[in-house]
Amino acid sequence: PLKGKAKVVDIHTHMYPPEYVKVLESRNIIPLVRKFPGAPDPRLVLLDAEVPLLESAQQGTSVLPGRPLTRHFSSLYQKIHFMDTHHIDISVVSLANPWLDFLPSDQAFPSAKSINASFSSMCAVHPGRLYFFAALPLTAPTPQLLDCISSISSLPYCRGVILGTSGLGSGLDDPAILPIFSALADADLPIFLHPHYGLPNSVFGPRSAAGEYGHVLPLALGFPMETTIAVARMFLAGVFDKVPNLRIILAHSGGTLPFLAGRIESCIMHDGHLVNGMKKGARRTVWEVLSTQVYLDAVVYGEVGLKAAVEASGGSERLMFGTDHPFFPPVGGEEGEEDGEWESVGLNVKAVVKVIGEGEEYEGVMGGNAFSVLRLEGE
Ligand code: 5CU
Repeated sequence: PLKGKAKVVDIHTHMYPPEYVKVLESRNIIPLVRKFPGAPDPRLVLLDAEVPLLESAQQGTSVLPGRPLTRHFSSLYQKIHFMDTHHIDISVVSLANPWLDFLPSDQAFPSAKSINASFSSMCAVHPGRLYFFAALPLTAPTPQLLDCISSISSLPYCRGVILGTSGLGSGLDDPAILPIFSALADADLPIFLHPHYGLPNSVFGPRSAAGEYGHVLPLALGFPMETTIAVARMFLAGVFDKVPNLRIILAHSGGTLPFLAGRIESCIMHDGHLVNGMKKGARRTVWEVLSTQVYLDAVVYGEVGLKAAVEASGGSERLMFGTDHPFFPPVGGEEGEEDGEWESVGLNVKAVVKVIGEGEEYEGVMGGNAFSVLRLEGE
């Protein structure tokens, strides 16, 4: 971020509080944390795409699965240090994937309470610098889920919720999740929608499974496609019409939604089954939903993608800067480099400058928009 400009807000920044890491350490299926001989940091293994490598590492091969679990994932000191290094004034932190999705029903509600309390306490240590998106106990019974929404809505630093695409188990177009969406909308809690599940491993092929391509295919393509499909399903199911005050912030600039919205629209227009079941003129287009109920982060790492995001949103007012910290650290192997500036942050800032310049719109994307969308107050 450019020094001396208006306040900078990072809306896409994660943490795993220590009690969450403890749960991961106790597990032997993903998500898990495991130590490997000779590796300085334990490994955080999250994704289905990492399971083949996890299995071969158990047989002693040298390519380790997942990513190093560094102090950046859990340390509040490190979060503030990262913010200071990158001139970020305010961060809206969230639990990273896969949130509480994997917990048995009876553990989800107490865990959500404790995780959200942890985030609340962290924010209270740095008032005005930290806010958070709460985690929801999606596997808990619906009354507990509604109870959780009601209690987070009174937490002073909570500004929304982070959600994956699995919903209550059948995705975000499941009619059973509508009461949850309505409760969130009525409590003025926007959803920060983030991918985790990606695409099936078979799509990426055996060379990816063997680790030859690192994390590139699941992260660069699986994540954005997952988000795109989830939102397209919500749209087709009429979720945005059924809950017109629902507000949703899409991670990674909406996956591929800005690029594919035209194709989605065309496929609807040319689908007799869909068109014949609708009242003429009653349908809102994907474009209309994108420019009224959807916000996008600006975590897309390139000018062309960001331009599409701005245009699909009907202007830059619906875009908000993010870093995805602590993911995508520098990997040069130099001592202490993670404490310096991260290239991944620079790529996103550069894209903003190239697409909208350094004037008022820049200040909006880098912070001003988040101030109004998320009702931030600052120091
Ligand atoms: O590197 C990764 O796998 C991830 C992840 O799991 N979640 C995320 O937000 N960014 C990158």
